[in-house]
Order: sequence, then structure tokens, then C-alpha cells
Amino acid sequence: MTDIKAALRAQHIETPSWAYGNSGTRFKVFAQKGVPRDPYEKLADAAQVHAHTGIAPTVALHIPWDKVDDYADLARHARDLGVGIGAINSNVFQDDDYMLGSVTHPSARVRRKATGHLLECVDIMDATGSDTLKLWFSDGINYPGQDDLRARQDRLAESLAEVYDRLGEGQRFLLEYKLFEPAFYATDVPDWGTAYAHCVKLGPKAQVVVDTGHHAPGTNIEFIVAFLLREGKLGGFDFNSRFYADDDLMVGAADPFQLFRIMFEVVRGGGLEAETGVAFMLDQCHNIEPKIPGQIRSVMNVQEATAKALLVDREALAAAQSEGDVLGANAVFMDAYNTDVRPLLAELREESGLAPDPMAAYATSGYFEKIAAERVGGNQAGWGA
Ligand code: RM4
Ligand code: MN
Repeated sequence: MTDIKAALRAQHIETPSWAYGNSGTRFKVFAQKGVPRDPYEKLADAAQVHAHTGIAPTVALHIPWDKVDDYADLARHARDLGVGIGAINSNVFQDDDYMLGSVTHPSARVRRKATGHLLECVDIMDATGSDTLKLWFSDGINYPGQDDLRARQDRLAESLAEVYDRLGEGQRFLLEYKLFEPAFYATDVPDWGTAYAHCVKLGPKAQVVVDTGHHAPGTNIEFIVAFLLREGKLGGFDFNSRFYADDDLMVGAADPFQLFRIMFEVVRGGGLEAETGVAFMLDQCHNIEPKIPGQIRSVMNVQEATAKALLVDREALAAAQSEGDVLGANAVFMDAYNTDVRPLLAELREESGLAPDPMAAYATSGYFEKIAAERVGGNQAGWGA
């Protein structure tokens, strides 16, 4: 139990700045009260999630949504609040120039502009002390024949190589894949295999990030996790859950059992060890639920799945597996999943001087009432989509 608690204490879950802003679907973005007007206020909200869970000490930024004049100052502000800057997420999907792609665009001028943005994101890493750049490309085509699939891979490789060369000591980039949307016929980084192949060619500072919402229904995500971890190429997760497509719902809401299976492969592959460098990030939107508690709940869901994964009796599992005991092995696995780990986590929090129930602690903290009263006027942050 002490080992399990130590592993849980060491786990860090990164929250995304964009989860604190308004979001919605292409039909409607619903504004909520108290929503941050700038990155400084987003960091203040993220600090609340860390204050109540104790395991969310970093916040991912998205550029240009979190553009500020002085990034060193923003990082200082984060430190003052007790959090740090996590991954820098690039955004080459919201400019008119990118209608036909960004780094894979047929025009060299547009490709230069897109790569320039990625390089600017590395500058922001330097200024904020961030060690991770996250690259997601919406690039792809809608119609067969629209562009040359092979040429687009060449253009992608060229841009990635330039960004890779710009990375400093201790910096890395994570390449994210997604099977479709916004491109509907062919996406340029549609799956983990494509991302993996590009990363292997580039070297150790390029790794794959698994966004759990970016797969076809029925995909065995834990297999992908096991494979990438084995190859030293699992850079991290963008956690969220989905019922249909890229729903970006709270992680663990749609399928807590899948989350457990993923976390088991992480534990099994040594992915909780700090030196493996697996980043546990959330990539979510809270369209209809309040945002700060939505993040707290999500962090707790990942922590619960991790605790259950740590509880799997690996010796008993290995014994049953080697004897070919199908039902016995499955029972060992399910025993861990069916354990209620909430008392253990409550105890863990109390041992660290936190309230046992972060949701209740936040609800009674008065923070929401304070921001709802203070944050009046100005432009609420959003996706800018
Ligand atoms: C994409 C992808 C990226 C995220 C954006 C907002 O689908 O998941 O990680 O930055 O959405
Ligand atoms: Mn993502």
C-alpha cells in the first residue's frame, strides 16, 4: 500500500487553459458566469484545481488563445499561484490561410507561415520554461484527388524536421494524431502509426501523444499505449472521453473501464516513473457543466483509474497467465477494477493536508461566488473558433 500511495502522490495531471474558457459546438457556445477574460485568470482557475486535488501542478497553454506580451511574466504569475506552465499547444488551424492545410499546404508561403508559428511556440517554451511542444494538425483533404497524399507527407516531414532542430536541451515535441475532422476524406496524421513513423525518423525528442478521443469506435487504445511505451515513444496523453466522435467530454465519464485498461498498460510499462516522461494531460471542454469542478472531477477520475491499475495483483496475474488460466487472469484484473478506491484516495489527500473530497471542498470554498462577482465585463475567453 505504501508503494501505491507513493506512486499516486507522484502522479501529475496537467489541466488545459482552454478548459476554463467558454466552449461549445458548432451550434452554440454557451457563456458561463465567472469565466476568465485572459490567460492570467485561466491560471488562477487552474490553481484552484491543484489546490483541491494536490496533483494538478501544471497548466497547458494554447497559442494564440493564450497570447500575452510577456510570457516570462505569465510564468511568474503561475508560480505565484502555485502552478507551472506545462505543454505549449500550437494552433495552425484557425487562420484563413490554412483552409487547404498548414504545414502540408500546397503553397510554400503558407507552409512557411505555419512552421514559423511552430518555431514561435518553441520561443514561448524558452520564455516560460515549458519543456513540451504539442503539435496537432488539422491538415487533410476533403475530396479524393484534391491534393497529393505523398507530397503532403513530404511537406509534413520537412516542417517537423525544422521544428525538431530548433528544440533546445531538455525540450521535446509530441505529435498528435486524429483520424478525421475537420478533414473528412484524408487526414495527414490520422493514426498512431503515421505519428510514430515520423517521430522515429526524427529522434528521441519526438514522441507521440495519444488523445483518447481521436480513434475510430472500438479501437483498442491500451494496445497502442503498450506498444508506444515499449518503444519509448509514448510522450503523453490528451485525456477526454467520447461517445461518438471527438466529444471532448470529461475523461472517465463515457468509459471508466477503458480508462482503467489504459492506466494498467501505463503502470505495466513503467509509464508512471518520472524518467519515462509520460505526460498526463487533459484536453477537454466543459460546454454545459461548470468548468473548474469539471476539471476537478476529471483529475479525480484519472487518479481513481490509476489507483485501480496499481491495485492489480501483478504476480497473481502473471501466474494465471502463464498457466493459461483465462478466467483466473481475467478475475485478477477485474478484482482491481471493481475495488472502490475512493476511501484510499480520501486518506491520501488527508495525509497531504487536503480535504478528503475535492468537489465538496471547492463547492464550499466561495471561489465561484468570488469570480462570478468579480469577472464582470471584458471579453470572456473562448476557443475563438
Ligand atoms: C484538437 C486536438 C488538440 C487540441 C485542439 C483544441 O482536436 O485534440 O490537442 O489542442 O483540438
Ligand atoms: Mn488533443
